Amino acid sequence: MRLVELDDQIHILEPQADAQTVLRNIIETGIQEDAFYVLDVGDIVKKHKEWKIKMPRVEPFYAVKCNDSLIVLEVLAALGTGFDCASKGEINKVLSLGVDPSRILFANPAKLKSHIHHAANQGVDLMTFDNECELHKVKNFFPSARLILRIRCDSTISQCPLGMKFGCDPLTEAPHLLEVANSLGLNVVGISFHVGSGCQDPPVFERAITAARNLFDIGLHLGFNMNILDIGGGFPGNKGTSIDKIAEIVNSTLDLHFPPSEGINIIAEPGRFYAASAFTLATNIHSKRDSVNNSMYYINDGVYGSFNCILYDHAVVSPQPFMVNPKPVTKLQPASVWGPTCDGLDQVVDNCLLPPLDIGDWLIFEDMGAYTLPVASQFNGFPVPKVHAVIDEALWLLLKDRHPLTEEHFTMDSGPYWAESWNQTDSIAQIPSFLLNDILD
Ligand code: ORX
Repeated sequence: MRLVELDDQIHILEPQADAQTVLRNIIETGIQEDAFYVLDVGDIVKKHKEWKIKMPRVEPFYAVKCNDSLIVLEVLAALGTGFDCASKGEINKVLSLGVDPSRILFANPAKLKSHIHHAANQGVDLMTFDNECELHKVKNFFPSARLILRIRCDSTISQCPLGMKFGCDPLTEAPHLLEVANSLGLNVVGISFHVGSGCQDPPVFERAITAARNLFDIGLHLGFNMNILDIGGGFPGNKGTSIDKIAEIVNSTLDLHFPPSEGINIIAEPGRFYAASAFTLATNIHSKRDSVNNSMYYINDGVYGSFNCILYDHAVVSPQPFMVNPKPVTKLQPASVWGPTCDGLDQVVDNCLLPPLDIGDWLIFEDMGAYTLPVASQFNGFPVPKVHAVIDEALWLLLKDRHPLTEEHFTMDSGPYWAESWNQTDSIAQIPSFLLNDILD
């Protein structure tokens, strides 16, 4: 049996396989112990297609902070998206892929002066601001930058509100800031907003785009060449969610206030839309404590690792059991799931129903691509899970020569999951039905 090695290449899938088959097969080698991700590159491509179809006028600038895994960035660069970077580090990461600086938006309204200086040196000249101090900073360090004024317009419900920290008031502050920018001789080119991450209030986009239109007119009146509207992020990305309603409202409001004839560039900063559903995490149950009618399962990833999203992203995660030696499930019982560190805070699921599970069984978590990996630490010495990326053959043919992807990014070696001891017929009988759903449909 080969040793399981999760590497940095994208593995081309065998004809009948998909991301879930691979996940299952890695587990069934019987030698994988560490938690690991399967990254379904096809899911990212599918999202991009969906975006293009549903909001054809809006050019996505992927929010790198959401998941800065190299493969994600390379695939998106190959697909032709722009990038929203929050810092010098993110700018460097995107530039290192060979992405042109014109495809980068420095979308942090509160920037370090050295980072502004760096952006200037690198030719990244598009950036956001929302206050007067920032204007003076830009005046000093990058006076020719193209500036986008970020206004505040909050979703009534969102997973992570942002308005308390960023965005000026569109009525009381924004006109004044445009005047200050004008008096400083700066170059304002557009308006942006972020309604809140994980927006559950699609009509907020109508309110925000309408507010942006008013400020466009004020900017034009002041003599600015207003040519960019940036509708920010907030688009959901988990399996089973939809951007249909948001897209419908965005499209109709754009047609009303920013008709195509005006030639304004419409951009957005989606993060979780692209990244969330592409990553599935497999965690191993390494310990458990049973009491009457309740089990505590300890897995090898927790809130200091991937599940930081529970604390920082207000994520609610749901475990799906994968039994190594399946027995017929006759009952579900109350359970809690805990991370591997010695901290009592390190709880992944407070209360759920699971079949009785053994040490060595696995818990699978879907939709783990957004705001997980870039934040994860090795607290208590537990490694951050590695990522096993897969792509099907047709997509590989499509992407393999698209810059920055090259043949070297891919491997035909199907990797660890065709271990010699694997017996397909046996294992299919063991698979919970959720793993048989075709997620690429
Ligand atoms: O920084 C953060 O924690 C997260 N910021 C989201 C964000 C996005 C796009 N542009 C800017 C942002 O701040 C300027 C992406 O948003 P989304 O993923 O919703 O499309 C928000 C909170 C995450 N914990």
